[in-house]
Amino acid sequence: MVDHHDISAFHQRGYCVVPDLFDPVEILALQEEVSRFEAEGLVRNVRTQGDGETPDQVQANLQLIPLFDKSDLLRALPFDDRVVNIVSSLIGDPYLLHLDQLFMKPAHHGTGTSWHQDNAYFKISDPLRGTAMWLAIDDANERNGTLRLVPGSHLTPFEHERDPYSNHHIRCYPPEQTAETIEVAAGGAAFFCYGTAHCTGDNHSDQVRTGVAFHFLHGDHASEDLVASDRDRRPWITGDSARGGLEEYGVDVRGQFLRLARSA
Ligand SMILES: O=C(O)CCC(=O)C(=O)O
Repeated sequence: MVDHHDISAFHQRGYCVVPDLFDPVEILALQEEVSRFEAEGLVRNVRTQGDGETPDQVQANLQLIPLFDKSDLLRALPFDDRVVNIVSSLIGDPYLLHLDQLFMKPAHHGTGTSWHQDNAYFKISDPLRGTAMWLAIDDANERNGTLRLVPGSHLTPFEHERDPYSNHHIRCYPPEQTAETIEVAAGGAAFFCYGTAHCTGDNHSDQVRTGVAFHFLHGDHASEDLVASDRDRRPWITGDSARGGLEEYGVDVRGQFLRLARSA
């Protein structure tokens, strides 16, 4: 699913984009899961009024972390062969699933996530050995605040400070004038390494815009101090220890994504 141009873009620019990774039936199943999360009140507004604490009553940057314990479909997604092959090609084996989360921007008052490098949180010594897979659940475009990335920024670790408009994020100030806007139709995904500076914008459209992000980490950098307090299960996806999540989830989820998506 990725060719040598994609792999070289990932190494040199810090990211590559894979359109149509999932088909319309699969995307519909994912959209239904997202609607269920919303209906069950699981998503939380992390947007604050500028002091990093007081919840914003108008603008909304909705998040849900983690996902594996809320949806069998999303739990199985990072084990799907298409994803596994791409991530193996980009960061090498063995690797594990580090994090999973959802970002939802409601119509009109959805807001973006400020510029940051994931490696400002994780600080692995080679930022190309970890990657995010940001999957568009809805068509993501400039108007609804899609992802923006700064090519080549993985080579420069920027200073980060607390983002006053979020209750937990940090932010940096990369050279925005060189940023690229990544428009990706539902079912497509951007893969960007832990060093790539990225942000998302406000949603000015009249439709919700949701993306889910999975983070994958090469075994050489998967130290125990990188275990997030809200995501303490890190199943190996490839390598000798890979069991399809059997130890972490009590069930081997390999091959389940297709079955669950088709039967939704
Ligand atoms: O989708 C978003 O709004 C934010 C994505 C993001 O910042 C991330 O994946 O780290």
